[in-house]
Amino acid sequence: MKTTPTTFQTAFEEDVYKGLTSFPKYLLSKYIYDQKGDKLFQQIMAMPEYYLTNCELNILKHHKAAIAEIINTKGGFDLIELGAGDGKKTKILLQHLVDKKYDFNYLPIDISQHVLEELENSLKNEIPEVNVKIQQGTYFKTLENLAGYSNRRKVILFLGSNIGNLLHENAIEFLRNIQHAMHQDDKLFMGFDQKKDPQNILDAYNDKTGITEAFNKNLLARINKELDADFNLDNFKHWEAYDPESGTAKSYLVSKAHQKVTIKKLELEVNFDAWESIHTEISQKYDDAVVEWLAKEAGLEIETSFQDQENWYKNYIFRK
Ligand code: AVJ
Repeated sequence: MKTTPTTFQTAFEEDVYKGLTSFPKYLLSKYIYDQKGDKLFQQIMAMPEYYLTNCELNILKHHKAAIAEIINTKGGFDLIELGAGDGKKTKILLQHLVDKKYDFNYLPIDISQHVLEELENSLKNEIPEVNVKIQQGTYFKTLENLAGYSNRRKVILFLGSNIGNLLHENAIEFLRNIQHAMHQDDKLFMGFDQKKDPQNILDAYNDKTGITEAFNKNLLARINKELDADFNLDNFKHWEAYDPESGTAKSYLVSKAHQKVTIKKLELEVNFDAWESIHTEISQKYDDAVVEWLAKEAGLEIETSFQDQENWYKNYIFRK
């Protein structure tokens, strides 16, 4: 039995150990995304309840011309996307930039080479005019490199309200890192899911078909698979809570009974009381005041913003 964490082979091992020996228990949402998790997230984006994707798609369709005019510049620009995924939303903007014959390179950054190659291939078929240079790596290392090597104007894209997984202090640090990599006339284009009727938010993170439940429980499935553990997924309940005051949606896995779980690779036994929780994810919702505050703390300024008809979702353009 491991009493103190000694040596861990991976950050995953260490983070799982820390989270499940803490009180209250937690797991980090970034570990949801293995191959199965990626697939489940694709399914989430296609659900009618998960309004975020469609809202952002509509904003891009509606405002692509105005957006393109703001980000375009004499001498061309590099369009750098953090975590591009399948690029479904970005392609709306790329097609418009191509139609208008704007001079730009598209540089999607992702940790997964596989995701990048798929994106590159689909672009070759769908919009072959785009000059794409895929960048495998972590966001900030790659951004730093690009800041050093290219003297073209940079436009950084971060879509999907992915920032919502971060507590405000971490979001500020994230924005500051981007700000450091930006030069005077560079732009940052980002999506922020907005505060709205709490019921719509709860529905988006607790669909009746159980896709989000499977997505959340994929953390346990992954620990079972990679760390040789014996979580019984049926013994946990997916639970979503939304606090309209803070705008924070929180996901949990709640133990339905007193139970013991063994994680062999960590030489760890984890005890759960009945109805004890594991906090797994936050999905922050925003309003203008909060986005302005985050931007100010990070040394950024809001240049303009675009919203959908209901104001459920908003894309902001920031400058230094
Ligand atoms: C990918 C972080 C934007 O929080 O809305 C979807 C992930 N979690 N359903 C979000 C997620 C549950 C998603 N982000």
